[in-house]
Amino acid sequence: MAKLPQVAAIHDLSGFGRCSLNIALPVLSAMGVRCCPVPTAILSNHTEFSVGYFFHDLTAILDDYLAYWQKLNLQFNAIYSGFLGSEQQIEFVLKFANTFSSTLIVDPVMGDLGQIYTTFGPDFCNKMRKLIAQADIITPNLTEAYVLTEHQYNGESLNESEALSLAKNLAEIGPKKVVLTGIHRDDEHILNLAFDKSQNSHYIEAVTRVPQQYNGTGDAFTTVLTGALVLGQSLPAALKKATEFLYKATKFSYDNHVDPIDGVALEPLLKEI
Ligand code: PXL
Repeated sequence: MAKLPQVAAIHDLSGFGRCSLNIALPVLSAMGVRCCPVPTAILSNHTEFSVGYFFHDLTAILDDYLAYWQKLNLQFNAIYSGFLGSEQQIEFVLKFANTFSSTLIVDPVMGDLGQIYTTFGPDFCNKMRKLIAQADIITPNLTEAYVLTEHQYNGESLNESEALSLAKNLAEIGPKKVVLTGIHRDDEHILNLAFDKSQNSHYIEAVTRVPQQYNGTGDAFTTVLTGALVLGQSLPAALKKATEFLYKATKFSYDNHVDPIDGVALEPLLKEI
C-alpha cells in the first residue's frame, strides 16, 4: 500500500472559533491525509471576538520541536502555514521549509475585508512578503493580496482580468502558484482564481455567493486545496474541490444561522468531503 500523504501544518490552536489547526486537523483527516500539527500559539479563542482573547505564544518551543522532528527523519508531502503570531514565526516557517524541503503552501493570513488583523503591523507584512517569495503556492484573499503587492485596497469586487493581473503581480514576488480567494465577481457570484506561473495558465471557479461571510473560510479553503493537491489532484481539480466544499459549508452555516464570528460550520459535512 502506498504511504498515506502527510502534511505539516504550522498554525495556532484557537480553543473556540473555527480556524487554523481546529480546521486543518479534522478536514485533512476526513480527506484521508495525515495532519501533523506544529502549534505556534495557543489562544482561548480567535482574535476577532469582541471580548479579546488569551494568547500564549509558543515561538520559544519551536526550535526544540523541530529538532525532534529532525531526529524522527520525517518526510512531508507538503508544509502548510497559516496564521502566524510574530515575525520570528515567519523565520521559523522558512527554516522548517528548508529543513524538510517539501512543497510549501502559505496562506498569508493577515486580514479580511480591507482590515489587517490588529495583531499585525507593517513589519509583519514585509516579512510575510519574504515568506511568500519562497512558497510554491499562496492563497491570499484580496485584503492580503493588496497588502503584499503594496496596492491600495479597492473592495472585494474585481472582474476576471483584474483578478488575473493581481495574481500575476503576486507571482512576480516569487511564489510559483497563486490562488486568489473570495473575489466578488458580481452581486451573485464569488470567484476563486488560480494562476500557475510556469504554465502561464489560470483557472477560475465561481459559485453562488452566500450573503454572509464566516470567520475561518480562508483556512478551510486552503486546507481542502492542500489535501486535494497532496492526494495527487491537479491545481484546477483542487481549486474546484475547495471552492465547492466552501460553498456547501457557507450555505450550511447560513441555513443553520451560525454566528459568523464563530466560524464556518463544517463538522456535519466532513463525511462527504
Ligand atoms: O482564520 C484566520 C485566523 C487564524 N487564527 C487566529 C485568528 C484568525 C482570524 O481571525 O484570529 C488566531
